[in-house]
Amino acid sequence: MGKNRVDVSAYLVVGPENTLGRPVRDVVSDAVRAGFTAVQIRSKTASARELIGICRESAIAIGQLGKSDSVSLLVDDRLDIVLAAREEGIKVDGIHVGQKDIPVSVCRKYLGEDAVVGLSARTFDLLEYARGLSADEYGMIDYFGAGPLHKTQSKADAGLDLSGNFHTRNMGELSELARISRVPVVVGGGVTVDDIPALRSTGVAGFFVISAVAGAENPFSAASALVSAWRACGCSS
Ligand code: TZP
Ligand code: MG
Repeated sequence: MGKNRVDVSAYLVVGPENTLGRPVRDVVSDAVRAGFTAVQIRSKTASARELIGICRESAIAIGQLGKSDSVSLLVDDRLDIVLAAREEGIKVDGIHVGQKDIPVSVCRKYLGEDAVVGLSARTFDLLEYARGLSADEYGMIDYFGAGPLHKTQSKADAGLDLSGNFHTRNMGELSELARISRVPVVVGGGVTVDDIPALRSTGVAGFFVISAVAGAENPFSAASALVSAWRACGCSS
């Protein structure tokens, strides 16, 4: 079973293409100051050197807020970037991969037992997939990303199945996923503050967003509103 070393309750995904020209580190800093608990650096356009630089600046920003031990800094897809950043002494805590990316077993092998390894759950048969994973497979991951809750421009193919049909998640499915998954589940895809009460009531461990924070006019206020909504739900955890 995953070791639950990561708090995915308020999870920012961000890259230079999402910030309306603002430095990624500033958006990361705003989100973490507002109470976000995990950050994933994700870019489909940045070069390796740029990504390493963003990791460095983001790790410094998190460190300046005194949150290096509580807020996880992860990288989407790029095992090479995590390894290179670590080689340069940058505190990157792990990786998030999808179903078509480097296998989690390989990530775990290269990053070690203490790294955080997150996996996007399969979209089209989510519940069967979560039920069918073996204990060994669960043992290699720390959380599931699931979605999309809504159609989103940030990831045009999110929710497309093998036949090109589009699926979004409903709250019933998410409640069932939260119940059967052996690792925490974090949900994203078009999430806004209005979705938080219903999402929270499903029992999932958290939400992830790109646009609601990185695309906001004021990322700090937007992040604060999301965190308050999550905390305000009246649930016990
Ligand atoms: N994976 C599934 S949806 C998504 C990712 C990375 C994008 C979420 O971005 P936004 O802007 O919060 O919809
Ligand atoms: Mg991927």
